[in-house]
Amino acid sequence: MRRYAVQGLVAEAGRLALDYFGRQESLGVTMKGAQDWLTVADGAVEDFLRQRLAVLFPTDTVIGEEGGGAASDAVWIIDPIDGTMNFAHGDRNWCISIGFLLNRVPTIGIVAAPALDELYVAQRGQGATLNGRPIAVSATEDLKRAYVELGWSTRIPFERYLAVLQRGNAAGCAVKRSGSGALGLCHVANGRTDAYLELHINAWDVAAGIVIAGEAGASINDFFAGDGISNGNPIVCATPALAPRLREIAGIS
Ligand code: LIP
Repeated sequence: MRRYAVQGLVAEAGRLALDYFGRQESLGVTMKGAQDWLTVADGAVEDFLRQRLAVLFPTDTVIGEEGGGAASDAVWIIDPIDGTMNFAHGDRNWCISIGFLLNRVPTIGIVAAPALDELYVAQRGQGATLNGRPIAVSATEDLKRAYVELGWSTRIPFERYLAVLQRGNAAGCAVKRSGSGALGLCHVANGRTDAYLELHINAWDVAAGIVIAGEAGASINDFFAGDGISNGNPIVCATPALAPRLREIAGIS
């Protein structure tokens, strides 16, 4: 059973990542671009996961943030450290994200936040859990009570980000950014926030969170439409009552 085998694998990867996190002076931080952070932990965790997945599921393919890869009808999509900027600054808000698509359908999602002692797991049709306990989205229906995370990167012109922030604020939302898209989707799933929006995000950031938030009752746009798996797409993940209005605010159909 893929899900249970990979849960154990993610626990080992979490211990590896925590060991690096505890040695901030030896992270070998570099920049892939403006505000696009990389540490030696990103590569080490992805290499570890790739090696073990190849043994466990030799006919599956893997796509990873650092090593790339090819899609197939059975593909694992990995972000070895999501929230790398946080990781590099000693901020605990980072995670390991592994999603699995079977015949192009998001089927398994596992997000481990070892510095927060949190493990999110979901499988299509079987619900979502945090540390083994069922989770569900909030019941928020009023934008003037909505707590929304708006992801940001230099992949999108700042003016477009600012326009969404202004429309959201004008509609009454409280808006934040935490720096990990994968955890942002998990926080919608357990009701800590009411929505996660981002004008462009990559498949490795969201492949797991889409399953987790979807199984927890969130409304999510069809992120994998078109070439989302290879080039990314926008994402709107929200409580069902807020989703239509937040899609308008984000300008995402
Ligand atoms: C992060 C994404 C997040 C985005 C950050 C960054 P990384 O991924 O998960 O959604 O807003 O700018 O891209 O680089 O930490 O793996």
